[in-house]
Amino acid sequence: MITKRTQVGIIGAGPAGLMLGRLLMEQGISSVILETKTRDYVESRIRAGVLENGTVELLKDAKADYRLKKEGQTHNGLEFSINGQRSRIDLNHFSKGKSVIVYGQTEITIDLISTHIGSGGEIIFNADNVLPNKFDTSKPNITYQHNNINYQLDCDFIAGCDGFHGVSRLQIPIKDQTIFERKYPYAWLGILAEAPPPSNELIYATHERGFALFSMRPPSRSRSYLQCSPDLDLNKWPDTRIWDELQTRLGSKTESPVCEGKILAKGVTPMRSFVVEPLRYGHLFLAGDAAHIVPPTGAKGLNLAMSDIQYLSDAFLNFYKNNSTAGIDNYSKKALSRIWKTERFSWWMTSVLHKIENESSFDNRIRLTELEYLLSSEAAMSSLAENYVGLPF
Ligand code: RFL
Ligand code: PHB
Repeated sequence: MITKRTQVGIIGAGPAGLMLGRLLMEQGISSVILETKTRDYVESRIRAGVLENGTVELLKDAKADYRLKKEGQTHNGLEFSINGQRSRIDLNHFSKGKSVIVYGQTEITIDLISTHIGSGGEIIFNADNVLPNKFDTSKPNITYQHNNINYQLDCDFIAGCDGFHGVSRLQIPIKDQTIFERKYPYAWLGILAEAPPPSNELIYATHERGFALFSMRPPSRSRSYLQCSPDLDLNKWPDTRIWDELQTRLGSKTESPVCEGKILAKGVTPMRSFVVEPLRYGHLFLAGDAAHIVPPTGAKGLNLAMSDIQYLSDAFLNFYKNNSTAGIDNYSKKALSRIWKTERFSWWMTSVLHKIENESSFDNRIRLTELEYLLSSEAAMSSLAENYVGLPF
């Protein structure tokens, strides 16, 4: 067994773990990031695409915004399509000058990894059997194997940034966790295609046949999603069927039809809302998807991971620079307050835009009326815009 030492041991090299490592390093705090997958795998995962201003600011602090500045697209508005009828919400107007940036999570991951390694940061990919230990004491450690050698990483704190299926949350005794969960009876079939999107802004569409979303990956690709059954068989969805369904849900009489092109990736994402409380157990801190999941309809998963990391890195900074435990003591409460507001918004966007099987005529009318109200009320549009561009970090 080889023993190593760092100040903060980070489990997981997704956006949360990478951002934490970067911010700590910029403040002179050491960390080691342990990741179970290969670098290639991590750098090719396709996920979120819409960034709030707080996320963009953090990428700047992490010195990982050099490509984002050139390639990110500013979006000042978004569209809703209700049974083929399209309306725009001016995010900029209704959020007092704010906007969102469209730039893929894949690119963010690539940029964070290259900046971190380029500045001498340590990320161990392909780490096996990663396990946080003794975090109920002030001398925790993480054990792992790499290239068949056993290691023990001693640290002051452990950050569990290992996503929903990670190991960190599972090590906290069940009796000390409170779990809040909702599963939705639908999923998203997502595609990335070599084809321009139907509009230069995102379109959230609801239709008698279900939800669809038209997004993009700058400079030239479209990223689109269809509400589907969680057990959808991808073999029964050849490309032509996907394109036809996207066109139908956007509306056949629409001003800008769906452009077809080569489909580069296809996948099915289940939908769930999930929160564990608290986010701290002794010297182990959970952040990002390890602690909470939102359904992707509000484009919040990645952004929420980033606000957790801002609070957590500030807390560690306060500990190391000011010898104060106030930040780490308050981390869970502070992060959960923003998490629950974002859970609410993501649940609302999801519920109002998706059609459930056997939806009653009453529920259908209420849902459509909610959308009609949204698109005709300045107060409702302001509320949507405030949440969509992101509540303050
Ligand atoms: P991540 O990105 O899941 O990263 C966790 C990392 O931990 C590693 N890991 C381990 N490492 C060491 N030891 C272990 N035992 C480990 N177990 C796991 C994993 O390999 C991984 O590298 O979590 P993080 O950093 O908290 O970031 C959160 C975001 O990735 C996430 O919220 C969003 O991507 C959610 N999400 C989406 N959000 C959106 O806002 N819009 C989207 O369109 C969108 N699409 C998605 C998504 C999440 C998906 N998942 C989780 C399956 C599509 C998918 C498919
Ligand atoms: C995406 O571009 O992948 C995306 C955009 C908005 C969402 C979800 C996903 O709400």
